[in-house]
Amino acid sequence: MSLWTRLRLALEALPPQANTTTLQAPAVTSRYDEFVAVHLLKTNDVHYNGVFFVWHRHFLWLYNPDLRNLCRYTGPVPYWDWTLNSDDPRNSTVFDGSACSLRGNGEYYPHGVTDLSLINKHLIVALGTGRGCVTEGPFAKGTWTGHIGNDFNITDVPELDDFPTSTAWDALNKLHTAGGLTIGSLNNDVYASAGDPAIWLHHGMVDRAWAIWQGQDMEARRYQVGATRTPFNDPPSARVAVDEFLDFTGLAERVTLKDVTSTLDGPYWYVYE
Ligand SMILES: [Cu+2]
Repeated sequence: MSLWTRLRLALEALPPQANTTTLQAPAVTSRYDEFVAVHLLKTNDVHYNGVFFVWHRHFLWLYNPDLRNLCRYTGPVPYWDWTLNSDDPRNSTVFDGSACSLRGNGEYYPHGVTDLSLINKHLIVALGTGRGCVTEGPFAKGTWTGHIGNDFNITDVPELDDFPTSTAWDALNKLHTAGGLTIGSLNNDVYASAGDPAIWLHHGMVDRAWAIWQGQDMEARRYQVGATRTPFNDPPSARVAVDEFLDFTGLAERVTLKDVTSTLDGPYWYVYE
């Protein structure tokens, strides 16, 4: 089992740390649940819109102080590099079922296509190859109470081609969506997706791709968040402003967008390899 996975399990074992009344989620029973609850509560405000990348950058960053302070982790933050095994992600070291992976594919469980609601859009996700219990890796059946495995299906999200314009924001957002739907199962549900520990590895890569794109022309791209306030710009709304507040529902202090757009400024100071 990888050290990172061990730490993820440790957070599941820790009691909630935030004020659950503030979190509006009194049913949470662990520190990890708090992250899942905040992501769920904020889903309609922070996906497929202009705060998507920056809100998730900060959300990811909030997870890491926990690993360092509560779990005394001192190593680097891993990410799932989609580019290495994009033709068959089951061969990725993240998902190959080996001892240091997150898990293998789920057992095949007979199911139809997934008719998915993405906030205000519908999407049909083709049949995957798993969906059943996790049988390999640290979350395998018998060692963990959540058993929904991957449902791998390489996804190119053609139904989302009606983004407002063809921009870098669109391209990055499609990579995010394609990666999540390729994993399938819980990741098919944008609201509940933080319940799958794969989200941290997937979103690490989303953030890395955004940081690489920003770094190619930081002066021009630092504040190019690329979209409006409403998901899919439906109904049409104004583009997000640099002084927009990002809210984390009691998990952490609000921050302004302009303070968290660079990985080498504000609270962060990190680089990706
Ligand atoms: Cu999200």
